[in-house]
Amino acid sequence: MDWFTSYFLSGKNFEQLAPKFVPHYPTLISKAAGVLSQESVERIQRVFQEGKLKEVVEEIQEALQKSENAPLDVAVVGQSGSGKSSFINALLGLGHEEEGSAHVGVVPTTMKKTPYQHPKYPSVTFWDLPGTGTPNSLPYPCLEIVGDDDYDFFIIISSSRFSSNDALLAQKINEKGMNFYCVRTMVDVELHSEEKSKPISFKKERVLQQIRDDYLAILSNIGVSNPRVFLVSNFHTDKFDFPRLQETLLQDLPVHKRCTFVLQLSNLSDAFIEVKRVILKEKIWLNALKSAALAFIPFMAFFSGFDLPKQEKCLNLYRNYFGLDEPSVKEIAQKLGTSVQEIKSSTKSLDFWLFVKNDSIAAKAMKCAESFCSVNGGLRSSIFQFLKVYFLRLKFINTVADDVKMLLHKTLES
Ligand SMILES: Nc1nc2c(ncn2[C@@H]2O[C@H](COP(=O)(O)OP(=O)(O)OP(=O)(O)O)[C@@H](O)[C@H]2O)c(=O)[nH]1
Ligand SMILES: [Mg+2]
Repeated sequence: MDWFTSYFLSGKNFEQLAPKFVPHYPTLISKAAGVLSQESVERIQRVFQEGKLKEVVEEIQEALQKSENAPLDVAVVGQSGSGKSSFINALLGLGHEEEGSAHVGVVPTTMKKTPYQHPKYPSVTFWDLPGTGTPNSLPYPCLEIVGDDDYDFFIIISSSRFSSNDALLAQKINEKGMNFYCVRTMVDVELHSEEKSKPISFKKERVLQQIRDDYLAILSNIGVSNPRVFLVSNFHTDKFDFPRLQETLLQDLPVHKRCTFVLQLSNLSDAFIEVKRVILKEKIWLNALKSAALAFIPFMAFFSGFDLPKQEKCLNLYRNYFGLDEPSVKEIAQKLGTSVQEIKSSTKSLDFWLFVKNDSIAAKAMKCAESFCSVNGGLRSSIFQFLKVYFLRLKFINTVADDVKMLLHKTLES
């Protein structure tokens, strides 16, 4: 347990502790994401200082709730056939033929604005907008596409040179002061053609840089001050700029939307798995701090008890966040050409009872509880139960994250 919560739980001087909250918080979160906004962190420190523990609880509770239910709406726009629907499927982690995927085709396919909800996180919606540039496209695509809808950001997709329609879209979105990112799809095809046509002088990095520079020059010519350009292949989401695009989106989002975005990310790399691990650990920490504050508010329930079905549900939720739920395990087994049973025996997080039988968690909780309760004797048993849940949940997250990393490496190797 971190020293801040330990100090708090031991019932020592809150006023002395308060000024340490603002500098302590950033040490607990990843560089990419945290659940509390700067204002929230400062408010918590202030009410702490004033001894208003009920307000500390309320502030944390509100931040956690906001981060859990924040809607995220992303508009995907661009020329017809540029790969918009394929890009949405790549973000959703769905194959083109899977249920719930966006329709993809070799002829103009998306004719009207269509929302695609994330299969696991329904608050995340990708809006597939009709393509520009065909005889049947909208007469004033920019006005109608950019419209008045409240999107969190736009993604302008193109599969070849940045067109005048793309430039117009970029300009309109820019004028509205909204965030947008330019994504060049099908770089796999472009590289293949370049290599075929210039087998002697072909250099992958040089081709990619040329494309990037061309986009940056056009965007800066039309007055975009901080153009963000990403080169991707919708068939290889672990390659090119796809991971960097997701990292950038995450960092640009407002704090309360980051958690939603992180959890819906597929396990593309160790870095994403780590961001998920840290954000989930932060949520455990915030819940612990909230409970610690409750322990010192008269007549407030500090801890509702250690409940096995609740813990099992929690482990399943973490497995879901990390893509280790039953259907995903089946898919991984298929990819690796092995059986679900084989996957289960090579991982540690798929057997709840193994965690519960692990005596080291209870021993750790007991040791900690004894040291806290040297001051506050009355709470000994509930503090012990509370710490057991705290350490158990940390163990859940670390084990699931380690398992998923191991499986990711195996999949990449295969
Ligand atoms: N090789 C390759 N093919 C791609 C990529 N992205 C899309 N495609 C293919 O390009 C074609 C068009 O893709 P769609 O996703 O339907 O394009 P769209 O922009 O949604 O098209 P409309 O709905 O008609 O506007 C399909 O045959 C896709 O399989 C990519 O990154 N690489
Ligand atoms: Mg489409």
